Amino acid sequence: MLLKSSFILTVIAAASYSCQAQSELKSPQIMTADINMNGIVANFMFSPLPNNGGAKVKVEVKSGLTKKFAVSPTGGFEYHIHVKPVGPGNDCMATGGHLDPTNVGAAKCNPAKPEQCQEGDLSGKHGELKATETGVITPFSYNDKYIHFSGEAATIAGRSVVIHNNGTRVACGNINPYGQSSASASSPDGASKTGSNDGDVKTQGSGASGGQLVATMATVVAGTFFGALMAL
Ligand SMILES: *[C@@H]1O[C@H](CO)[C@@H](O)[C@H](O)[C@H]1NC(C)=O
Ligand SMILES: [Cu+2]
Repeated sequence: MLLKSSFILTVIAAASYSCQAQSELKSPQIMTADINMNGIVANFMFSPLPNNGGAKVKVEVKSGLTKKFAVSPTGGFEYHIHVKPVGPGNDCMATGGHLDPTNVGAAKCNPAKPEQCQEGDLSGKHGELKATETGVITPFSYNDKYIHFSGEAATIAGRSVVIHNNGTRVACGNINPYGQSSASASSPDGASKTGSNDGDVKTQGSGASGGQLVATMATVVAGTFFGALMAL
């Protein structure tokens, strides 16, 4: 009897977990990338717009993007959504290339035609992060119709945001559901691997989001339990 009731509790737990995972899949949730590397502290928040209308993107730079540091003649820092998460030891090179599910490639993005830009080319579509004396950038936001919260190739879930200094990757952080810790990207060791211009790495969306995988697994597990319950 005891055994049976604890089994039923397990079934209920598995089922409710499954429901939660499924609802996360259906209604997009706010995602954030926290960056804290090489003296650069920044946050990018992606809030879903209604009817799969893209995202409101809020950008906040708390330190590090100084005029003294900026190398590019434009005085700005490029930033993009890259396909893969940050590698161990804050390795920004592990993030691969830009999120580009429509295979636009490295062609220069015309902000007047954002539909023809790479999904992940945020600075191409919306302008670079402009260096300041203090390195702080007043928070600003914009809407981007071409950001996706679902779809294996196009979703921003499980990806990363990378900030560049004249092409060189200087800081990066993972994109996670809001309220979830960003794990790997926040350890403050300055010995991160940077370097290398990524301008033309040809990549596209690949790799399922972890959330989808977990949801699928939870469904399978719950389904098995229900099957077993029916047989009781
Ligand atoms: C900035 O990048 C361009 C293009 O890669 C390069 O030619 C130039 O030397 C770089 N400038 C500095 C100061 O590193
Ligand atoms: Cu980039």
